[in-house]
Parts: sequence; C-alpha cells; structure tokens
Amino acid sequence: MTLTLHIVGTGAIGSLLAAGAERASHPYSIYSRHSSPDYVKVMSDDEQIVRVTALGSPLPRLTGNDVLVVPVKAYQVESALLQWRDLLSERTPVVLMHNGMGGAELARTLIPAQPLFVATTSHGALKERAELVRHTGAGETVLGFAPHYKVSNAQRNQVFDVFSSCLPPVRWHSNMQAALWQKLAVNAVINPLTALFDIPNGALLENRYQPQVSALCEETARVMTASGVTSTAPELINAVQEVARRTASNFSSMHQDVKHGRRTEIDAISGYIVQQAK
Ligand code: KPL
Repeated sequence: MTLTLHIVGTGAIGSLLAAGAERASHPYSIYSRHSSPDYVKVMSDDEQIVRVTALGSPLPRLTGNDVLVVPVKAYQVESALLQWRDLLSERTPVVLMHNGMGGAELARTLIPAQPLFVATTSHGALKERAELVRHTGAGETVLGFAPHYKVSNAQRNQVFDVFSSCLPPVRWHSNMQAALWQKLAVNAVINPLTALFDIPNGALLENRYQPQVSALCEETARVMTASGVTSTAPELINAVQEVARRTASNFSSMHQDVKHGRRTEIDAISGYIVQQAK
C-alpha cells in the first residue's frame, strides 16, 4: 500500500520533497503556515520548474494510510507537533527532518505513541524567495527509526518507499543516533563558521580556517564519544571537508538565516553539544 505523503511547511527541504512527489506522481499534500493556499516553484539543477500548491487550514485528519513529514527548523518542531498531534491516528507514522538534535526527545513527550522515524538529507536546497526553491545539489537521504522507537517491518517499508519515490536515493540506517551525531558534527562546523565569516561552504577548505575547523572537530569528537557514539577529530574533519567540497558554492542554512535576520538553529546544533558536554 502506498502512503499519502503530508509535508509540514514550505521550507526548502519540504518543497523539494513535494516537487519529488509531484514528479513521481506520488500522492501528497504540503501545508503552508499561512491560513490561505500558497504555491512554491522548485527549480532543479537542469532549470526545470515544478510548481507545487501548498494548502492552508483546516488541516486534515490522518490515518494509517498517511505519513506526516516534519521538515521544519529545529525550533519549529514543537509547535508543528502540537498543531498536528490531535489529527493523527495512532498508526500514522511521523518523520522528523531537521538540523540539530532534540526533536526526537521532544516527540517522545508530545506524541509518545506515534511510530517515529528520523531522516536527514544531503540534497542541497535553497529558498531563494518565498515562492522559489532551488535544488542546488544532488545528495542522498538517510532514514531510520528514531532512537528507542521500533515499528513493524511493513510500516518501515512503506515509509522507505515514500522517500525512495520522492527524495531518492535513500539509505536505511539502523543506528540513527550515530547518523544524526555525524550530521550534527558537520553542521556544528560549517554552519556557524560560514555565518560568522560570511563565506560559502567551500571557502572553509582554505588553510586560514583550519585552526577553527580542527578545534571544533576535536571538541565535538570528545563529546560525541562520551555520549556513546565513538568518533575522532580526523574522521570529523574528513566528513566536514567532504561536505564543504560537495556543497562548495552553497551558502549554509545558518549563513542564510543570519543574512536575512532570521532566528538560527544554533541552540539545536552547537547548543546541544555544549549541553551534552555538561
Ligand atoms: O545542512 C547544511 C546546512 O546548510 O544546514 C549543510 C550540510 C552545511 C549544507 O549547507
């Protein structure tokens, strides 16, 4: 059975997912934070445009034939879950997709009975204007159960199939805690440094930034290892350099947030590491 995809918000990744669903003719809805319908154009790297229409309120009631994906900023996860929790059946799977940590812990208190997954993607997407998202680079999506959650194989396969149709390629990860820490470590270096120095991701490969890159990786590897996910500074430096190379001309999401005077995800990224260290 194919699950209908429901996407919260018209952020860059949510819009990319909707465009993928539109292209694959996969049943989906995307919901705008505004009360009236909205539209977003998503431009792929070959300049093809897919237009998706985002629905406003009232939000629908979901069943076990639906999946709710929450690709919002870390600090918006709580309000999104509060907005949707009374509309979910106990069989509706929920997939969290945000930078930084803390979402799964929050979900455990707000929607404890829900089948819960987490996903990260290295596809690059940039919201250039309210109604225009650009797919800036192909990547892959990593999907798994949220830490301490486990659901049936049938449901796992259904959620996997949705992502395989809409945001491929998808890799199933049996230890998302490790995958999320890995992504967190990369974000904790690239995001704040690119925002502070006002540079694209690729500039971080220059020699002059290596002292900060090494110091952050050293510190993060120690906290990561103490939290039960063994890592070393050289491993993290390699991971950071690989992402910086692959997304060289992109501006990180935190660079964009600072540039546009928006709230950043620093608390869920660097703040989480500091909190774990304590
Ligand atoms: O996830 C990102 C972000 O900008 O938030 C990276 C991986 C750094 C790519 O820009």
